[in-house]
Amino acid sequence: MDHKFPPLKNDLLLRAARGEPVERVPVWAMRQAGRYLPEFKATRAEHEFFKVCRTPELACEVTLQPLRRYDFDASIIFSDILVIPQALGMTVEMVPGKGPSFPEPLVTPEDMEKLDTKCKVAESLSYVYEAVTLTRMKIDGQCPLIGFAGAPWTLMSYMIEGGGTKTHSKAKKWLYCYPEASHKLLQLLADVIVDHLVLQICAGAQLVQLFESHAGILGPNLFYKFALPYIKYISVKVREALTAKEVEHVPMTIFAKDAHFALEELADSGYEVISLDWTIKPKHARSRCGENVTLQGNLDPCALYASKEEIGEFAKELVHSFGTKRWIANLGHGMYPDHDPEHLEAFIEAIHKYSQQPSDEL
Ligand code: 1CP
Repeated sequence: MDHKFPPLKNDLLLRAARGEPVERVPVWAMRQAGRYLPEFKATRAEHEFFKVCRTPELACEVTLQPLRRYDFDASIIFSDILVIPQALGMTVEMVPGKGPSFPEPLVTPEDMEKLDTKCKVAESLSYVYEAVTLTRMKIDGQCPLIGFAGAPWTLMSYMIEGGGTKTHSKAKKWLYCYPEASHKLLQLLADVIVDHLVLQICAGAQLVQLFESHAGILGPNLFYKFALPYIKYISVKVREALTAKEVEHVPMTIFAKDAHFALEELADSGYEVISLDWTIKPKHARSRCGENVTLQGNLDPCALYASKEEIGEFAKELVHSFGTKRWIANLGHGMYPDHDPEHLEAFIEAIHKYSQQPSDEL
């Protein structure tokens, strides 16, 4: 890597991810750069969603916005999981008030012929890597920068459903009716995701998180067959690629939402950090995941609607349940657009307060 980045002043996130001692628990929030912030809404009022993603200066600005307000221990690059289907040649629009929409989703396996399977990720998603490098410079070592990608099943489900859905029945139908084509699509996505994560790391990302947001809808049988093997493949291949390029390995996080049934397997899938949704009890997760992984999470995002005093109590309970070792405080899913920014601040402050370690115990 040729970039000369400013020295990192706060490495709590990276130490927690590697299982090293920390003087206080690191905290950040999924979707921290986003719709609940007035300054984000102001940027979005001027620029279309994917224009922000594709313009490194705008993506950098939006990534830095939450860091100006809050004492966060991590930042996450502003982008979206759906840039990969775009790189494969699909059109994705962000419809105001509705979310992502694919005007021409995949309907049958023959539609896969329309995908640009030879896509050169380094070129088609170069704007993401430029945004990562620019942001890493501008953060000036305040905290680490996280890169990310959607996991294969979650991307496949968007590409077939064409947008939000409760049942994911069109995408699940593929798994039952066209298992071979499904594996072909998942493998194609897995290879693109590996390239995308490696390129973000080479551009300056200091940890990468894989979002399998639609894991829960699969249930154990389909998850073990169509999601877990690719989640594992990605951790193995990212490591191999970094070794081949002589680039230092960075910690990896897997967030498989609602996949409680697979906690043991996820803990054994090559990721340093397992990110938990809010429906899992911290102690239960720890006993099932063992001591060799870091846990991340898992306040119910809706808990931020409670009073600041109650949020302080929730944070205290989380510190009590997770303990201060091998834990990264976070929500169990992303921020919602109607969250009060001050309530997120109350959460961050309470985590810092209750997780502070006496220096002689480190
Ligand atoms: O108009 C807007 O501004 C739309 C809001 C928005 C934002 C802020 C979308 C549309 N994407 C993003 C950014 C984003 N998306 C980030 C970077 C910012 C950050 O985390 O701070 C990340 C990591 C994502 C990841 C993402 N996009 C996921 C996985 C995480 C999760 O929420 O489960 C998913 C499923 C998407 C798809 C997506 N993009 C946007 C929407 C509205 C959706 C559908 C899911 C949803 O309703 O949130």
